[in-house]
Amino acid sequence: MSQLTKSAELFEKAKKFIPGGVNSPVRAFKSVGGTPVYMAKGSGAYLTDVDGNTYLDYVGSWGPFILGSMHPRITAALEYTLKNIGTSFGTPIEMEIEIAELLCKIVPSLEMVRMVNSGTEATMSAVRLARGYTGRDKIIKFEGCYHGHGDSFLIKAGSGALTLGAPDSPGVTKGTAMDTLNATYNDIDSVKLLVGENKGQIAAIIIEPVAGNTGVIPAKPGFLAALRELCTQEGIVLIFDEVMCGFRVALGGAQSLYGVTPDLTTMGKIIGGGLPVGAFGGKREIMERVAPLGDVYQAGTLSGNPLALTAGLETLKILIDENPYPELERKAVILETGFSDNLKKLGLNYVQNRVGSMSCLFFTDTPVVDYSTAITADTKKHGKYFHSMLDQGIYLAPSQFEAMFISFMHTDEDLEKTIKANYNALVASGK
Ligand code: KE4
Repeated sequence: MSQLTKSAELFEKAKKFIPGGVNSPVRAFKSVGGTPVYMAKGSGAYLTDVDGNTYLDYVGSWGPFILGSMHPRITAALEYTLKNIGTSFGTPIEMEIEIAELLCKIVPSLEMVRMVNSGTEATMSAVRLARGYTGRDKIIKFEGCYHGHGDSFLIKAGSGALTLGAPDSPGVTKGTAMDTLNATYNDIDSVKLLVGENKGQIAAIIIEPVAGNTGVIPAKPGFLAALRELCTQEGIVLIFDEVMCGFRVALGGAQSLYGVTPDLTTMGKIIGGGLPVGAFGGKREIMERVAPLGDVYQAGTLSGNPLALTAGLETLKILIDENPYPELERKAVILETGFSDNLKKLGLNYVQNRVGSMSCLFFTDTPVVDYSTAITADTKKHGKYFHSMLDQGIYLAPSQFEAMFISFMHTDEDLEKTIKANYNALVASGK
């Protein structure tokens, strides 16, 4: 049992000054219960908390740490920048060109790209751009998908909104909500129905091509291609939100894995290498509408700052140099197989969804293909499972509706330890 004395003390103090004691709701352990663990240090695949407990980290700061935290090449590059360049100038810098050119080389849909500071900024900007480019107001998203906390997206949203049972947030105006339509993931007919009912009014369809905020839900074969065809036919901007799956499921993201090219792509997490970075980009004729070249305004004080770009650029260079994807796939298969062996031994039929090194164990025996099947999961059992894993030194996302991420730094020995812990935690979660 991990002693969480200091974490508990800090959490009580935090609640005096920070809403819910956290700077992002999903960290608050609301759906799993108990006290959030205050981490003091991250290194590779490991985290150490303020009470000195160490954990194998399968959250990876919610996705960025595909290479583990504090990668030596990234920390060395950051040290160089701190000592020899600076943190921010608010002027153009050469690194902005380097990362833009590299992203356009790596990601099939990118002809131009704009750097921002978070995934939310990327998705907000991409939707505004699609509206400006098409002159249309409405967007279609998918129930359970999460695209950050921009007003247009907090309607039937996933991630923390779903975890807290607040998929529709107060504070979002009726006008905004009216312009956001929700379709069913993996159901092209639900999309066609909305498009038909709103002919000529849909600016964009935004989708996580691998849904990672309702747990992990892969797109069914043909679904993304059907979306592509529909958007081309209707003059709708297709936006792939690859903030989470970008550079995770393949170097070129889900669009390169599945061979479907969107009009715009939003990015984040991994391209920040652990620092705040987001980006949006796509077809030149659309991106040329972005100010100051075009008339769709978008801006950011710290967009493209040298410190964050240093971490992002070094991360991308390592991914290109070392191509970790085959090894990540091998490791992910070991974990998935170990978990399914455990489930069989215990006579449990829980569902595992996985794409590359992002996966989710759902506490339901219903195949999870969309929001309504995802929420059949037993979140109470998941909560017990989560705490048993935590007590065994395995740090998972404190929510059934999040992803588990393997990093390049997880060793086979780490995976074996995790598989053993999984067996014990499944027993603890009750049949
Ligand atoms: P940020 O604004 O949190 O950097 O990115 C928003 C976002 C956009 N699109 C996708 C597909 C995302 O997954 C996210 C953020 N992901 C969540 C984790 N599921 C962030 C964790 C949190 O909210 O603390």
